[in-house]
Amino acid sequence: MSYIRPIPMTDPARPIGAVPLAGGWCWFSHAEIFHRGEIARIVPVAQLDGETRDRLSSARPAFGGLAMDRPRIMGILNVTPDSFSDGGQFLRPEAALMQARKMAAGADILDIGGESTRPGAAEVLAAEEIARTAPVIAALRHGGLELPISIDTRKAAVAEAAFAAGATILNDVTALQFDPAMARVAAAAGRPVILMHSIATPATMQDDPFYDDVLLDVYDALAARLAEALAAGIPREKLAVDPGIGFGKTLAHNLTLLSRLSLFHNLGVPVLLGASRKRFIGTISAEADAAKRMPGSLAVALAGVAQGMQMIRVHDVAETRQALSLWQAATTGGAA
Ligand code: HH2
Repeated sequence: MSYIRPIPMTDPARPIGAVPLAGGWCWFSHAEIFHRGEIARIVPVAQLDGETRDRLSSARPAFGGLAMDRPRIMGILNVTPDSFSDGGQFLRPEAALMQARKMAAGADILDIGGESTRPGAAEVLAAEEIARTAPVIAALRHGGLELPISIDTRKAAVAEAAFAAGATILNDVTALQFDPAMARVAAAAGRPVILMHSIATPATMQDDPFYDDVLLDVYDALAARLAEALAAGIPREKLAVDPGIGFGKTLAHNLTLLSRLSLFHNLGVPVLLGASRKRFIGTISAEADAAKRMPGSLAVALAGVAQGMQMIRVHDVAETRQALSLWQAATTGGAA
């Protein structure tokens, strides 16, 4: 089997024959072709078969009501005592609401979670997770917030309660694998779903994760999760994928994925990148305090956008919005 990665470009000058990448702000004229165990080759786009070229270049459908022709910012709100960077800050409902309203000014989606999935985290009971998240979502909706809200959960009961309270998207870090009822609940609710790659559970995922080839293994796993979601009755236009930076991955694994993220466009659905404040940023920048990793997080977010990532999950919404606006202005010469 071959794996085809469009080589993403953002230069204002496009050579003849270049095609848009996923109908978005990047283009490509060449692709890198991988076969397991072989050295990659680079081929011009004209050498790709028509179906592959169309899949890589065609516009993605709107996701959760958001057009995917520009990068979208997902703001993170962890209503938890123990999340790795904002744990305990927004556990009180008033604090959560204030932060959500602040983020709403710059975010396209709010992602609300009631269970930390940081490495080593213990599981939270569904009832507790519901008590943390559903009232915040309901209060935001009662207050008139219209932005898409995603519920970051592995549990079907939590997703159902969040949908009833007004959440519109499911963000499952186990890609519907943790809870056997999740695929059915998501399909019945008709809500868009983000399928994130992870191995094992947060409690054990960083215990010596191993891949044959991390890029191709994560790609295959996401392709399999997509197929399962389709089989469960969730239509393709309601699905997005995420390589799951930091979930069962070493520093080297994360960097391999980040440097070749555009491979995931070949899955034909929007791709989300979540790297904000994660440990690898601290390792590379020698910053032990997660709350001080905003500059590194901005750099990684922009590197993702330069590879056509349609959604970027971040803690620092206003800062990311500013960085993105300036990146767009500087790469397009103000034309976009
Ligand atoms: N990362 C985290 C949680 N949910 N969802 C998606 N789709 N992608 C991610 O990369 C992702 C995610 C972990 O980060 P955070 O929510 O900040 O921390 P914690 O799990 O400790 O609450």
